[in-house]
Amino acid sequence: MKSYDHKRVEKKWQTIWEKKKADKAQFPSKKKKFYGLIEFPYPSGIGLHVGHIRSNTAMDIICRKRRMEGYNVLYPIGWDAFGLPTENYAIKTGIHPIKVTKQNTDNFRKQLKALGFSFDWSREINTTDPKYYKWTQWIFLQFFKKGLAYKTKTEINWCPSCKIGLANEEVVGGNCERCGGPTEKREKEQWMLAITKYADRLDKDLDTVDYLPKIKIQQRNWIGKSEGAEINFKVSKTVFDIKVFTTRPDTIFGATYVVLAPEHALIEKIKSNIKNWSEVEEYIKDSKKKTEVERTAEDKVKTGVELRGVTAINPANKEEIPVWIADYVLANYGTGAIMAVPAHDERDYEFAKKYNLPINHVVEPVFIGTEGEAAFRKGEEPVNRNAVCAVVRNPVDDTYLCVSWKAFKMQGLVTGGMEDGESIEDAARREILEETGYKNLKLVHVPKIAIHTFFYHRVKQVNRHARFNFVFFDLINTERDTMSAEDQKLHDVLWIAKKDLKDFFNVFEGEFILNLIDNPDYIHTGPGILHYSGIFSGIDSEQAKKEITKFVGGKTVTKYKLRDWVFSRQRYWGEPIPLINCEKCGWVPVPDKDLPVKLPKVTKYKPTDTGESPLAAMTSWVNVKCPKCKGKAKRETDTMPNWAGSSWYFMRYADPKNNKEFASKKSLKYWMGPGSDHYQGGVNWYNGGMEHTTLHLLYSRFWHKFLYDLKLVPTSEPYAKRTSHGLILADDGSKFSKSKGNGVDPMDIIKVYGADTVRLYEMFMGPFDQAVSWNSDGLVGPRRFLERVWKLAQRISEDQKNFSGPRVGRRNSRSGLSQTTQNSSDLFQVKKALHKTIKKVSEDIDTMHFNTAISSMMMLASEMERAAQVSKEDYKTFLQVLAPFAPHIAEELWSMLGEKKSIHTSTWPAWDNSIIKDDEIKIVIQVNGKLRSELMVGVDESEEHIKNQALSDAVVQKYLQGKEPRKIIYVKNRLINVVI
Ligand code: ANZ
Ligand code: ZN
Repeated sequence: MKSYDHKRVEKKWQTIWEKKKADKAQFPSKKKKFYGLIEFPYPSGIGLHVGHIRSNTAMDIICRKRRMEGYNVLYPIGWDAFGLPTENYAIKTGIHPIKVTKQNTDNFRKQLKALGFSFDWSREINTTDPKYYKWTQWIFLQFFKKGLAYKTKTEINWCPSCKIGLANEEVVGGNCERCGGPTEKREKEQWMLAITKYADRLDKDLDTVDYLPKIKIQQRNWIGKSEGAEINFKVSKTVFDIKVFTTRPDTIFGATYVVLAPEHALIEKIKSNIKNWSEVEEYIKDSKKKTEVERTAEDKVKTGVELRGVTAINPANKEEIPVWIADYVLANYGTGAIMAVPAHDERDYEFAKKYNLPINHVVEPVFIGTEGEAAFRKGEEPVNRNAVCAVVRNPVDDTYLCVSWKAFKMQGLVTGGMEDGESIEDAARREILEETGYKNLKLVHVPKIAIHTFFYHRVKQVNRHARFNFVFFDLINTERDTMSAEDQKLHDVLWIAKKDLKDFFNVFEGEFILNLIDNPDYIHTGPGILHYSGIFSGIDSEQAKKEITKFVGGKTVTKYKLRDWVFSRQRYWGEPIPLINCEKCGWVPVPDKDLPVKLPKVTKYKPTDTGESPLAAMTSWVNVKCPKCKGKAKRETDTMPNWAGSSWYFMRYADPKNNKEFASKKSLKYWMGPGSDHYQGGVNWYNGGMEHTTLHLLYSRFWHKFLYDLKLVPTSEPYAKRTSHGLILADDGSKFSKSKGNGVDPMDIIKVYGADTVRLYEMFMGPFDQAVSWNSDGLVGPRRFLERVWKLAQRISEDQKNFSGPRVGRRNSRSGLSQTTQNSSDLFQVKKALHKTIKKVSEDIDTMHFNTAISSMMMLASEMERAAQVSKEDYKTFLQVLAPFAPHIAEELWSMLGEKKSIHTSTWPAWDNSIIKDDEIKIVIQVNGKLRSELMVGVDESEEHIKNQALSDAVVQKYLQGKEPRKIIYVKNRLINVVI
């Protein structure tokens, strides 16, 4: 037999598979289908990246397994080929992007084929192909016709070096995502897509799909649904209102100032009232230079300027409050204005502290006793009390005065009820004296915050709702009155060091007290009971939200962080936006029969200095007749953003050659329609990068939902399941990139090791969902494994069903067994390992635990090597589970064993649970009913044998101390109890 020559084997099978169209998805078909999808690559000039191989191999393994399970599989591939690198290359070299794209896709195709991915190449698509982008343009026109594509002047992020408008998400830390240079703001007329109209469904429908939880969370955060209220604050002595957006209308009695975004339109209107205009103007100018990210960064020091001469009226308590501008308030979220409640919002608190603005607590935290005897008795009307809690510090040694109640094991501070007419301070002094005898105290601070506790009072034996006020004292000296005998009996008085308070407190409000000691202002951002809130005082804050909104004439609203999608670029290499501007008719769609609007040939690809697309300079292309009135008109010269073509490509794969529709309903119904079981429909499984969670994934869901509303696709969600792979990092842990010189050319390593080894290595290098570092040394292991699998085949002789060969490994040392029993025991061991592996690999593929699937196959190979005999059938089954991972070598060995049909069309093996059942079990050993030791024995081992083993156990011997046990109880296959 020849040695393993990956070059020969891989070339041979790739040629055969291609000729046979082995991986072609069948349509029409009566078979059940599986649609597996990966993000189609951008064919850059650099070529395939090791990261592509990781994700493509994973889905290839899944698809190959599905084929063996009897599915008609669609695993398609194409090119997301519009984009800047190609365009920039064209600008530099003058070579037409079409030509560059062709070179790059040819190269990518060759590389992907060399890896043996089972793509259906007959469905290859290319977003820059006019036959494809005809439908991208057509879908855009449907948006336009429904009023969801509109042109508007917006402030956009502008990259002066790329000369391109960027979407918010393309600006990273104030810099252009593409070139890394600083960006600025510019006003520009842009086409927009109204994705916000779908925000609610994009959020809600996540409940219906099987995405990884972290993907759902990222999408939800990006959409940023927020329920709140819009409330008007009158600007004193003017006709204007400031409309604020708040999620906490319940806190309005604590609103002590109003803040406008520096861009707020009102500022200009009340300019004449503002006494410090030049200062205000300066601040507005400065804030223009900052990005949103910078403005809202949590660690950023808050800045702002008061509009002197301007005040507003808090509609809840009619108080006159100052108006500020500050850049932590964003212009394009909510209403661009807020009511500031520094007692209950961290940002407002920070701002108020800095500028000395009042902090009024209106929501008081609630603590409810839930455990033991102090548990609040629900349904039993509580007795309400005003109470005090005294925080007494001894400044000499930083200890705190505590009490420990003997009868109830309750440990806390000095507390007690307040009597009518008594001040907080007086009540506290009285309680301290009564409970501890200390009397020389200096008042330090009375925090404005109070808390509510609900508990069962064990001393007074009543269900209690207490509102606790706090007082901070410093001890002046240790002089003390004697406590009453009764008090002494009830509790101990202790001084506890600050660091030990945490362990000492066992009252449920203990943690709050600790926080209060550290920050006497204590900002409470959660719900609670309202106070200082007029007729709403005493009410639960959550319940009060609606009522208060009504009370102040506000309106309940839902806001989203998501913004409409800037859908035009002033660039060449993108889909032309198929609209014509007529002096008389306005914007008119290009008629369907004239689609696609092809990109004209230009001589220069560079955007013009005015920022217009290079298409704008092509007067012969720009000037057209209006399709409606035949009058003078001009084409739109903006092109679509990169994300356009990828927003619907998965539908095109269902019917990639269709000239009449973007895809026929019949093909979409088969490949993406809902199924008979609980399958909701859509692509069955879509794997992609986390970096695409918020943009591509959201955009394509939006397009799909829109087409669903037009009844053009069968489901409202495009993807039933979405998973994600971890990045491959360079060996130094940095991001992998060729330009950094730490790149590995996949083609080089395929040459040396073979595609099967590279595939295995990338699946073996670590958990699939986590980032891993590339290490070329790691390729040796998988390569050796494949060589071992190859050698195993050598041990099959033509006329024998079983392997023969020298015995190696551990079972050789066993003596006293005849050769035949050894062989049958080996056969069983191998069979057992095999069935365990089938189970492991089957389950691991479906949960993307590829690395552990491979480990299990490696162990199986070792087991086979050790055995004297391995049946041909077992070996073939091994090849079958290996086939999705290493398709070439598996196919070659399979055919060498005489199989005429492809291993990839064979039936995925099933495992037999009775074979893999563990034959050893754990028996628990008890002595007098207490767990003392354990024992490993064979299943159904005789009772006598187990008793003897248990009695000779070292731990049991210790308890027996040489005596005989009184009784031994045995529960079969579970435990043995030695009674002494
Ligand atoms: C008063 C208030 C009191 C607030 C309180 C919070 C806590 P989310 O949940 O992210 O939607 N806000 C509103 N518009 C803003 C803007 N344009 N720029 C910056 N902040 C803005 O946040 C909503 C909350 O963020 C709103 O509720 C508002 O502050 C602030 F104890 O109003 B809140
Ligand atoms: Zn017209």
